[in-house]
Amino acid sequence: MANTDTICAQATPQGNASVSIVRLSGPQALSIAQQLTQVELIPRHAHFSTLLEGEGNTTIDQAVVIYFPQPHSFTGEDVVEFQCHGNPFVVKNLLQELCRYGARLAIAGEFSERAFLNGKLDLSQLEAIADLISSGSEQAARSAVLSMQGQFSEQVQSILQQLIQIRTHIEAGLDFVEEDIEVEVKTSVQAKLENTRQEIETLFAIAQKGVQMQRGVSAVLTGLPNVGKSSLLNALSTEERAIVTEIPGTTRDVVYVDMEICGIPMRLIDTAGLRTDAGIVEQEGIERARKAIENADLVIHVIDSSQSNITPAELTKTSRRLDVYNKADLLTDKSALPENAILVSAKTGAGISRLREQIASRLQLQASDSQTPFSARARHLDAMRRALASMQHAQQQLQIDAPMELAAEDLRIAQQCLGEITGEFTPDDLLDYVFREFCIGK
Ligand SMILES: Nc1nc2c(ncn2[C@@H]2O[C@H](COP(=O)(O)OP(=O)(O)OP(=O)(O)O)[C@@H](O)[C@H]2O)c(=O)[nH]1
Ligand SMILES: [Mg+2]
Repeated sequence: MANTDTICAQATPQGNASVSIVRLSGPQALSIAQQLTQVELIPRHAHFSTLLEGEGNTTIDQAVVIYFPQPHSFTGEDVVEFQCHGNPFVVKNLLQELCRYGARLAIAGEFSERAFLNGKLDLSQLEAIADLISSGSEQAARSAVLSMQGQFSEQVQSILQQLIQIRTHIEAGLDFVEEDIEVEVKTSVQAKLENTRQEIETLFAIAQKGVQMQRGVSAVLTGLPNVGKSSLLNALSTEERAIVTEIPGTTRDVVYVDMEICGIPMRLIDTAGLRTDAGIVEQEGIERARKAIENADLVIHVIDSSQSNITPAELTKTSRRLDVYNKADLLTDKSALPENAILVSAKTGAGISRLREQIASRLQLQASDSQTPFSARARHLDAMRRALASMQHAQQQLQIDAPMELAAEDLRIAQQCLGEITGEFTPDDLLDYVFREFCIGK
């Protein structure tokens, strides 16, 4: 699809800075830039130039101007980048002038959309650039770089190739009338199908980790009043964030700290102690705690190890629960504790670093050097889930000796689902959905 409009936008953040970059992309980019600078722009050369306004009497700014001729640019079109001084008025004047010469302001994600339509990068790579920009941790940034470089796409492509091969194999088999050849084809198709299905499952697991890495994880501290939840929040985050007193029912609202665990962003949430005889404000706090528990990836159930009541409240009975015995410094007899109990003291700091490891382990966040997950998005997981369902359906069809064409059709659907990840088979509304989430200038 050819774009006839030339678009412009500020690529750097709004506000005052030493430098701001304005990007211009489209068929008129070069001629507009030449008029504005009155310089013969040489491809990929940095020109220090005066940007002239109107009839050439006023100077907008002095800037470094670089021209990237198509197709060797981010969008695949002619692109000119203006590195001007980082002042909002300079940028506004420059954009105004570019529009006066015939460009228009870009909408959100329009540069990336053009890069996609011109085949510069596939959809998941462009999403990875957006994820890289918004990465909230070092690991998240590293994983986004991997996807941007195409690690994720390559694996999707390899699975797509396998699916095409299996379909070809089935279709070739359909032409044979002899029964023994048909049986042979079926056996080999079944083996290949299982192989490919397992590959999708492995890819799914890595991508799921990648999604977690991008959006971060959440852990909520719950338990009876006064067991030391707020003290643990402060100890784990090494910030004096939550109020700690000896009065049961101190925390009434949901308090959280954003921290990092194993290089992954984690929101640690403190809640009101769970009890039934709470006053009206505390009751509201307990209701909020209930919601936080529902949504958290991990529920850290805090127990006062020096007290006899160590049964978890009804609310915290979830498989996402990690029991933590606090106030180890007050404990004299450990015999009542379960074996391998996690024993800490928020007061002295004993056991806190081990607790951090336990949290990471339960959230399956341990970094392994061999496999930094690439970044991925929920929509990729959804596409893979649908592909897996189709693969399983194909396997069932073969098992019940249904005509091979039916399995081939399931594989075609699986192929289409996976193709949505890279954008190979992507309806226009999905493209709109993906790109309009990006920011302007990207
Ligand atoms: N000795 C000892 N005291 C602790 C420890 N952790 C917390 N405390 C004390 O226990 C009391 C309650 O601590 P908080 O952190 O406010 O407990 P909480 O679970 O947040 O309580 P609510 O917000 O009321 O539900 C405070 O007096 C803390 O100083 C610990 O490990 N050892
Ligand atoms: Mg508290």
